[in-house]
Amino acid sequence: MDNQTRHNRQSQPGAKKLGRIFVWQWELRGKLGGMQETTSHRDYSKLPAHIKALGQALGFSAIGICRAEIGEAATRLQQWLHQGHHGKMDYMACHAHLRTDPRALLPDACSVVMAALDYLPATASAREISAYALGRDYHKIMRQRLQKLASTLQAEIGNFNYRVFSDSAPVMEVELAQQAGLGWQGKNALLISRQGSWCFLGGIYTDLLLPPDAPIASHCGSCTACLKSCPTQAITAPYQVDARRCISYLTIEFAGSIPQELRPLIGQRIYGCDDCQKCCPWNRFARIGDPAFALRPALENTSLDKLFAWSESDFNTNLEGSPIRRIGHERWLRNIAIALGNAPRQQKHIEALQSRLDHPSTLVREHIAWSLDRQGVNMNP
Ligand code: B12
Repeated sequence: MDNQTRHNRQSQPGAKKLGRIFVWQWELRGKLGGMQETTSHRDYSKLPAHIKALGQALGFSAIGICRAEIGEAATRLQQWLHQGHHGKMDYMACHAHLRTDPRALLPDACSVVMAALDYLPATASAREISAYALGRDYHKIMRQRLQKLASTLQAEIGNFNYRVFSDSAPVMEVELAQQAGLGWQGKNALLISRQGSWCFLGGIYTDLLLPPDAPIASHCGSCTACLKSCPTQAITAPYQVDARRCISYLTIEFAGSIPQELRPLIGQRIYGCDDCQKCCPWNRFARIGDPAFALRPALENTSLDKLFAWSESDFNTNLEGSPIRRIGHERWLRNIAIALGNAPRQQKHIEALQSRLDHPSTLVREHIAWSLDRQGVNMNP
């Protein structure tokens, strides 16, 4: 059935009177086609609850359903891009038309099952690295579990079309998660619920027409803690993140020379930043996350000078299966060089910086020179 037919049916006055659940049952039965006879005893009104139970069994902290429609957020994305807030993340501009149109990724998409997976590690001794990156790479884990959810459902109700995603396709995940009632978009632009914001998002576009959950109201109130806590003032106004100033962008997404005026503000952070979450009052209610995201031993009780000494092969081995590996050894050294420059003046920090002055990368050498200068070390005696 094409989308037009689907929507036409929904808009028939008779169907409206009967309500969404009826339309949904009817559509789903149509979709099941030949299976209808054998499964007609089934109560499909229980399907959303069943999807949620499957999600819970897979470890998701929340599951919600929304329509595959982006709405006003599409205009806001265009404004954000127009202001240049995406910096050098060209993929945000190039794929904007796909991001705002679920049917560009799955032609018959009419519903989205959105999922949240908590990641806060029980121990977080590596304060220089943002909490989401201390354990395993969420992209893979989220998608594996979402795939499992979809295939289990298919085995139970028959074939349907779907596509799973978690930061792996052009999708507006926060917008869809808030539509699906998983939380509200906070002033720091992240999805916040009553259990805080330490969760990954992902979802399933599907051609099953499922009844949507109701969005929940924002509970940010008059709080502006995240705006005030951002070390680089990247949250320029509520809901406005200028990625070009965000430490997460600078240390992860951005490949070049970090603007000198921002380097002192990065402090000792070497991968991402959590300040706009740590300060959020709702994160007082956060739960410990999934064991997959527990602190990996290689990052336990370590220090900037030790991390800076890792060879490329140490980097790849110690960070096997970690999202940090995506930035590569060169950007890793660039970031640690800045952190060493911002660290308290100690001989071990200076020696660490000097030990890599002959590194083949101009990018790394340039950042080391800046840091040694900041530490008061004269490079040209
Ligand atoms: C690009 C990106 C970034 C960029 C840009 C950030 C940004 N805010 O856009 C950078 C690299 C900086 C980044 C950083 C981080 N990211 Co990021 N990022 C993304 C990505 C890939 C796309 C986000 C996007 O669409 N941005 C475009 C702009 C237009 O969106 P926006 O800022 O949300 O803009 C909206 C608001 O301005 C809103 N708005 C405007 N006015 C108003 C007014 C009101 C009243 C309201 C309600 C809304 C509103 O409308 C806009 C459109 O919806 C998503 C994954 C995905 N595919 O969705 C992950 C994602 C958002 N990131 C995530 C994470 C974890 C982070 C970091 C915490 C990582 C870290 N520790 O370093 C930081 C947090 C920084 C921050 N405060 O945003 C998670 C967030 C999970 C959650 N609980 O929300 C996501 C969902 C990835 C995932 N699958 O889990 N990220």
